[in-house]
Amino acid sequence: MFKKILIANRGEIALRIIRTCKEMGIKTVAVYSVTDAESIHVKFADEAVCIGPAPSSESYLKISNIIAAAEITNADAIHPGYGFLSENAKFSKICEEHDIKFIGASSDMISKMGDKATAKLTMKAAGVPCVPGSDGIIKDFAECEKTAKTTGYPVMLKATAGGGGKGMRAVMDESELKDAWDSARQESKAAFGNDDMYMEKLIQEPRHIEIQIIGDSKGKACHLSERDCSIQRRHQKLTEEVPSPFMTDELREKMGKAAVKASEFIKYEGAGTVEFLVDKNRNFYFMEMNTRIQVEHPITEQVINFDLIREQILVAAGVEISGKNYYPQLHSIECRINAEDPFNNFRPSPGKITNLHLPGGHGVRLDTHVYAGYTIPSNYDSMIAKLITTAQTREEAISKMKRALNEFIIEGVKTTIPFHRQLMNNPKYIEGNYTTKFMEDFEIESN
Ligand code: MV4
Repeated sequence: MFKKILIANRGEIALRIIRTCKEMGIKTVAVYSVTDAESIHVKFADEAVCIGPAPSSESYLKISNIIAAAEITNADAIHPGYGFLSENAKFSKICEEHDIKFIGASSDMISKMGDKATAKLTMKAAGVPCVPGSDGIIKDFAECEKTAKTTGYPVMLKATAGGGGKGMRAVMDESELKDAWDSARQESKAAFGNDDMYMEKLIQEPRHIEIQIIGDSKGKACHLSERDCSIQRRHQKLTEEVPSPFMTDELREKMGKAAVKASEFIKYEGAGTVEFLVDKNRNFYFMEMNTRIQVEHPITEQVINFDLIREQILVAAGVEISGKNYYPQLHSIECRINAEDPFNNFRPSPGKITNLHLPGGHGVRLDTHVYAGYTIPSNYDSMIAKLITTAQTREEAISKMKRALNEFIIEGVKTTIPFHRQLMNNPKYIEGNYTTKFMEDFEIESN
């Protein structure tokens, strides 16, 4: 087992990882930027190393500084958390070259899944259902026109380097194709330095349902059921839940099998997530694979009574899994609390927290790094807390969430708490009748 893990991240996830390391008797090293000197993750780790100034590019993304921090502290593994370097193939490779275990995917795996057209071809070869469309990259506009005709409109153009909706265009008919092709390529080139495109049939009003998997060093995998992440705004998730209100035992079995097949086909090692689009007839299609621990992992932990960070560390250390799958025993919901103003287009609201009261009580979990007097810097992601409620039923989990949201007081900055209060009272949400289009129709009422 590892003696010392360096956590190459900040905020709630750094704290989350430190907690599990402590429980496992593993020493921890925090890294931090100058603006994060007063952060909780710095105080709770056994050691801490400053790795640069506030901008991520000069600190949390600065590979040389992080490797140097691991070397001077003698860390034998690095946990990257989510975001930052968690899906950086180069970083994974450099860790390997320095004999530091990267608690995440191998460099090759990150590259293969990071290129969306390659990932899709790989999944198709594994026998995982994929959306009909082009066979990989489309070489020119002539081929684009031909593929759109054979696929049948409406279609979706997607950037192979994409993700988060960048370089993606829905095309309703032939008249829109040329503009979509040009603008999607331009956007992708500017964002990723790559303008390779592929095409799919457009799935109308899909749900985003993902399956959590774990693979071990022997190539064996299991699944830990789904998370419904359909409630998103501009490709940012706002809330997630398990079980999905749309799930059936039969669909879970099929999607779980497909995700395990995907994982075993590529001999995936570690915790991963296979994302699917699910249409109204409960057909499901591979969308993307995430080779990291995700923000929303706690809801899975709550319903199967399992510590996913601990499992990540164990499989990274070579421990084999049993291969049995896990099914939800409870219902869990997460609300992402961001320092954003929901009444002002979710505009970021960094600054000092002048007064704070945290919710608690039965069935309430709060993953956060904030405290009264803490200043939320403007340099990083605006998520400041994850409020998670767990109960026997969905109705009870919603009741607990409403109660916890009402107890939650954050003064000094604007937060998304008022949005979540309205969401928990929304009839469509309460019915569980929502798709990825939900937020397009949602109108926040001024308080
Ligand atoms: C799609 C789709 C409909 N049809 N693909 C959005 C992000 C990127 N990872 C894939 N996305 C989509 N791909 C086909 N063939 C609709 C979306 C989509 C979406 C997916 C999941 C969650 C929210 C979304 C919001 C808009 C569009």
